[in-house]
Amino acid sequence: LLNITWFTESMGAGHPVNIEKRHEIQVKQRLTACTVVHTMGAYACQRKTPLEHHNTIFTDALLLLAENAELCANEGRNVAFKRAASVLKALPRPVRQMEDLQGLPCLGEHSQRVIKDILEHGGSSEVEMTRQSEKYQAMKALTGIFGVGVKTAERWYREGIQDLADLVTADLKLNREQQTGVKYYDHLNMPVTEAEARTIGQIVEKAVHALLPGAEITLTGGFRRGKKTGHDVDFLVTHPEEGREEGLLPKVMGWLEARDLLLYQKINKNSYLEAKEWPARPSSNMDRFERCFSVFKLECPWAASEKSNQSGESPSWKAVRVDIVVVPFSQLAFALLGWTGSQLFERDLRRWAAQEKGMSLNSHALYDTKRKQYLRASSEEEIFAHLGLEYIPPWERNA
Ligand code: DCT
Ligand code: MG
Repeated sequence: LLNITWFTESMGAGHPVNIEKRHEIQVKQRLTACTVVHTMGAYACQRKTPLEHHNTIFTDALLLLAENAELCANEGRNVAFKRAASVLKALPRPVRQMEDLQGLPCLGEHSQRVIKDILEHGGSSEVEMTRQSEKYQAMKALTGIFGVGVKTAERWYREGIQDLADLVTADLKLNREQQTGVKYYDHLNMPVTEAEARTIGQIVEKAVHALLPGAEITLTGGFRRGKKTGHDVDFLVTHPEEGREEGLLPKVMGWLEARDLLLYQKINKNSYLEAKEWPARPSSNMDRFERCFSVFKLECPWAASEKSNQSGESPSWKAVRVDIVVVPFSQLAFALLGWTGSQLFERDLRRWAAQEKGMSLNSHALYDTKRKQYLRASSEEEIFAHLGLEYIPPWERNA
């Protein structure tokens, strides 16, 4: 576009332009307009990815194939489709022809075939076949149960269990988490709204402040990126005087329990000890904060009354998945960055750090493996600067 402007202006009105020259300009204009060659970083953390974008018809298709790959425990394929979708999310305009993809990273042959199918036929037969397939539907239904991962779902599927009804009939031995998942299946599969997330935030804040005045609570995960709904609500809790947060979580959960606000809780202890971490890095990307997986019983004034509940209609409350993570203040910026997501954005931040900078990043710290030292940060901006990346605000991390 810049080129077009330059040509037209340099040949400004009043200039005697001969026919040949005019033709040359027109050809150059057409070439410039058609070949938009993109320059886009291959890492999701190098680009701004808004929540709303122009290519949902393609990204929905690619993400379904990614989900199916995940359900088949095919990590490589899962990430490849997710990366392709993520690149299209970052485009400033809709893809209208295959040429629009020129110069874009992460678009493998398979993803391009899917995009081509959609451009030519309005849809992808592979995506439709996958969507209709018995295994995809069964695995989606079974992993949709809180506490059920791909491995368990796969085992059950091989035993002929395809949905919640089959599972209940089979009368298998379920752990406490899975029992909760079965009991509140409908609720937990309903999206959590932003209003519900904020209400839960107020409850958590009340509990935390009753037990530790001065503690700070931050809503993270998808809601911090501006999502209007989510599958759960994620909170970080810290205190500016490091050490004061120790032992807080069991007390908070007890406070909530005593007020009949919980349907399930499981606390994992903090197992992070900096001195023991690097260079013997943790093998998993899971962080080791003190953390509680819980299911809240959220009173919904807008839902049916208690009376209708007794008559067997929907209850006046909703079961909502909530994660509460307690963070030592000196690790807060790293935890915030790690817990805001998206999942792919986080993955690429860690990959960028390792492959391009010789650094190791997780939700606790950033370590420079060449200089053998920790790089401290008290804000997300400082971490981006350490990594040599332009700062990207949470609402543009929807990769
Ligand atoms: N996370 C990560 N790697 C994972 C899973 C999660 O880095 N494998 C981080 C990024 C997001 C954050 O943890 C919270 O996880 P989720 O709640 O699963 O993600 P979300 O973006 O909040 O999605 P949703 O809106 O569905 O809750
Ligand atoms: Mg979440």
